[in-house]
Amino acid sequence: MSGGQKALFTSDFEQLPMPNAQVYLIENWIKPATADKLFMHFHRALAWEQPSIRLFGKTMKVPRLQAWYGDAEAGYTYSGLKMEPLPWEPQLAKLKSYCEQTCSTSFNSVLANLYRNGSDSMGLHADDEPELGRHPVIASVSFGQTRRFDFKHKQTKEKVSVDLNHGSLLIMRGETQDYWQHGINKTKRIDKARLNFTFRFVHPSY
Ligand SMILES: O=C(O)CCC(=O)C(=O)O
Ligand SMILES: [Mn+2]
Repeated sequence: MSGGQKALFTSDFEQLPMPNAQVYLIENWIKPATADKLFMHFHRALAWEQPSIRLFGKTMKVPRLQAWYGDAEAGYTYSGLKMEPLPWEPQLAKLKSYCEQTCSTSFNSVLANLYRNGSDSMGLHADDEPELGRHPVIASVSFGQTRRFDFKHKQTKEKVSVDLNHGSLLIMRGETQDYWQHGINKTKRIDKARLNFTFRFVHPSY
């Protein structure tokens, strides 16, 4: 992991030019050869499943596979779904600690997402659940197929998009979740998989 030792928020980090947000993108945060190995490992080794959520009174399967890992006290509610974390898988724990070094903060859980192809997606949302606290730091690591990550400002409806490449780290912090939603749209002609890991700190009192 090439950028693991860098201190966060130096001029090395490209901040995306967005109002009411602090979003940073670090391309090649993980070297391609290491990222290739981690992609294969996580794809094979994690406990991927396709849970159901209740949305607008209907029960439906999430349009991707996911898995939730974390400290035992980091239970979490996501779209009405109570998620109990699985215990840390060793490589995932290592990735967490690199994220912690780069972001100068601690994380106690990660939502892992597997987009099997361009038909898998994640709807626009903000990571603003109360258990994440005010102004959460979210560290998002991507592997595999590049997908477009879309932001939409909650008030002005301004849109900003960024490609999340193999081995990149996207950091969202400050008031980002108060003002912006984000998501991954379906896209045609993509048949390769992408893995994404969003590390968070869940306040255990919830
Ligand atoms: O796949 C991504 O890049 C987005 C994941 C995300 O927003 C989430 O897990 O909350
Ligand atoms: Mn999110």
